[in-house]
Amino acid sequence: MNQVQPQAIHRKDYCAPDYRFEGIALEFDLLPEATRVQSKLSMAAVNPGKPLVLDGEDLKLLSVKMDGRLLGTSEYLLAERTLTIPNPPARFTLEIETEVNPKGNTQLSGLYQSSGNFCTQCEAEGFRRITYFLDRPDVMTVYRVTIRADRKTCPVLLSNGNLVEEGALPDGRHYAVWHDPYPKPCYLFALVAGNLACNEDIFVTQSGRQVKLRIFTEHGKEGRSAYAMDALKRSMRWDETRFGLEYDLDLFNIVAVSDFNMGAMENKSLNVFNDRYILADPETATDGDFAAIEAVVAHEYFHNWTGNRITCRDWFQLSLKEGLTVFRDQEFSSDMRSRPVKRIQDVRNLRARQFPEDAGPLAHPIRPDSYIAIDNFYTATVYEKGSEVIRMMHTLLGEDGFQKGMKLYVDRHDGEAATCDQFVAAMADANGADLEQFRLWYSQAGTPELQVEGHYEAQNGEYVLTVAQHCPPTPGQPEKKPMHIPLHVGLLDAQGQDIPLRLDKESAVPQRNGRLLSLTAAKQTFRFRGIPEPRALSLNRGFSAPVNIKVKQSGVERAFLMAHDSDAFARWEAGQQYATDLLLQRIANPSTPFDPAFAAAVGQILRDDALEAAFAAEAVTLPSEDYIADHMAVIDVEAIHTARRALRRQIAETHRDLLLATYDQNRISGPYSPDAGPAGRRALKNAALAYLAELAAEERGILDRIAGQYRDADNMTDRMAALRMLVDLNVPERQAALDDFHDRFRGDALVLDKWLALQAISALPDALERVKALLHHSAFSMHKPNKVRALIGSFTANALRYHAADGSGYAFHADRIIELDPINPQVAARLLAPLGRWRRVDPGRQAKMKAELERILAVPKLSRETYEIASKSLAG
Ligand code: B3K
Ligand code: ZN
Repeated sequence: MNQVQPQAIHRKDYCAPDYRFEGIALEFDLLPEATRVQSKLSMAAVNPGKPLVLDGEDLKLLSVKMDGRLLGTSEYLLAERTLTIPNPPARFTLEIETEVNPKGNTQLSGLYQSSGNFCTQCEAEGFRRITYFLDRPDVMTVYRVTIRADRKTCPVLLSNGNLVEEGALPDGRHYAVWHDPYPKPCYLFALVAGNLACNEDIFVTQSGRQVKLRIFTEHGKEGRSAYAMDALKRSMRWDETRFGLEYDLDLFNIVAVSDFNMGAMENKSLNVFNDRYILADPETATDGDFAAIEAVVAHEYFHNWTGNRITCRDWFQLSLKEGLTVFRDQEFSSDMRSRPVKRIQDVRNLRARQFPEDAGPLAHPIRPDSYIAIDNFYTATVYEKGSEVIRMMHTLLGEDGFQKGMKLYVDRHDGEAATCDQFVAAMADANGADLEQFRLWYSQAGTPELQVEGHYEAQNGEYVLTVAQHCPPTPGQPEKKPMHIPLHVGLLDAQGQDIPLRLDKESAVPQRNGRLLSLTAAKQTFRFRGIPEPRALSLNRGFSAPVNIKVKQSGVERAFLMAHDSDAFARWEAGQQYATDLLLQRIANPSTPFDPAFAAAVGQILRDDALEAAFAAEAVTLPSEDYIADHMAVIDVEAIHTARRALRRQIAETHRDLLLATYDQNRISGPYSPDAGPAGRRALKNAALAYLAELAAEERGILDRIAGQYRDADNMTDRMAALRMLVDLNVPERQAALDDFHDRFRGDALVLDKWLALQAISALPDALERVKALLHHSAFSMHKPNKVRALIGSFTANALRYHAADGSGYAFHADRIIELDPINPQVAARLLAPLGRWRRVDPGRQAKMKAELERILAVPKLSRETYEIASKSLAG
């Protein structure tokens, strides 16, 4: 165990700051190993007489001056993580000089170097690694930033806001002065200095202001930022038309860097991006990459209002900006692409990443009550479940009501640091709505479970629907209250048409596409009147609430919904649940044959020309191995893999010719376009080929097709899809293609990440050996988060091999965490979560996983980040 256990911070302890900043002037003298930072603060006490306690971390303090007078060391208190001035006057200026080492900053938080360029990452608590400051989001002030650097290595000097001055200095150096007129918290501060290429464009806002847009990349890569630029312009227009929100400065800069802890960062007017979310062209990026770029560019841009103009009072409110901004980027992508397909993909992602979090030892409400390291709370719960909570308010209030609420929220809180409660209050007040019970979504963790029973009473023509809700216990929350859950349901008649649903006491004309029920009690019964005999019950249409549903439905009913439900999401969902039932039965009893009606329903989807290709691709894709695992009391990775492969094989055998035809019909000739239409056709074509790959071992022609697609592809989507199939096949073509891929893209770090990841997720038994060997490959580096995620992160997601019975996967994982923690604790902690799933496996594996967690906890000087995840994973 750690000698001193890191302390938790609690939401209930929030106190407003004792000091206000009336401006900050920062001066940077950039040198790779010894950068000087001067910070001049105009301070005013809110509560005079209180000590001023500034945050700081890994800083070399050079001097402190108050009102121009140098302070002696007895006039302040320097501790490991704070600088305290015991008794300052009510108003004063403070000048602090510190030195930092950007080149040695492997944590990539604060000021660091990436490929020789200087850049910053301050959210959540990186600013304190640059200078002493009140590093908390409710301290907002106006920044003036002077950057001095070598002109040759750093021709580009950027910070937030407007460039107000620039010029030459002696010794080959130069300077730039930036001023940001909008008060902001320090986590939104940014600085970039380096030798960068630039792609420039103009956007004219709805009120006619010209905004200069620039995307900076490494030299030679500027051509690959065209799609990101296009996505940025579309985001800016969309925010004006859908939300009435216009950009507020004359300049918007994006810088792409290759060393970055997460996806991107919304610093005011100077977004810094992981280059994987900027750089794309058909040869090197997949359709999925293009879609992700569009979403992340939009997300960061949307933060300008939801995050920057209105920020968070404290980090417990993180979902205020993240949940809302994810909702906004999801809506943007839905408006740009296919709404149902986007919804399906978002739900898949929620189930893959957030539901396990909610069901495990790290479960927390979207507004957490405590944390040790806030960087551990940039989670799928805060982001994706946070977005679902916003979406439920949108569903309850409708688009107009929601936009009224948004307007009131902006009117009330523009320029402020706000809370989740204030957001909900704005939504409620603008609509005269009662959202009191709804607020429980902010405080209760766990995925609610709905037990649903429906039956038809022929004698009085009524359909009776009973819904019981229950939220499983989570750490620190043994009991939950019933929540306000919007549940969209439908009933289908024998022709597959929606039956109008009228509740017992209602006389109004019922809605046509089912209806939205408001669940508020532990158990409720709804009686629909005047109902002809229904064929199928459609539940949680559009995934109106992030819940798990337990309902007895026959395969016949599910196949009927797959074929007819008017709600595309529910149609997809019926197939997923049908397949899940079959797979769980097969796992429980391996001699159970699969009901051929499922394969028949898949065939019907493949034959239905009226369906959007992207939807069909989603509808024929089986639930993931992890999703099946989430439905088992004790996970058996081999049984899951075997059963799922068997079902895939049955589908492939049943529909061999249809799959071949689907493949051929969805080939696209002509130039590549990343748009949703052609991307959907590629997805369907590749889904068909992936089924056929089940037959590749005995059918030479299929293997040739896969190898041929790999070889002849004119875009990365098709090339990767074929390679993905090959890495699971034990054939000579596999290694040949992997070698070819490596040689073809040897100079391209982002593409080699794909190569690393594919080998790490291979189902073949040698996956771990390969991963171990790849640790020594030049394409890998423990100092580069993208590489770590590609190789090690992907391996931990390879359930079949990660959970090897001998514990080799767990030991490898823990070794890497221990190696990475001193280099980059944020990334190490994030990578650790899979070990926390130990409760879900058999006792033998449990013991091995726990032993690895204990081994990690025994490491001296473990970071707070890794300590928090490891200790909670063991205890939870
Ligand atoms: N706000 C940043 C995330 C910062 C993560 C800090 N560990 C990116 C985003 O959500 O847009
Ligand atoms: Zn965000």
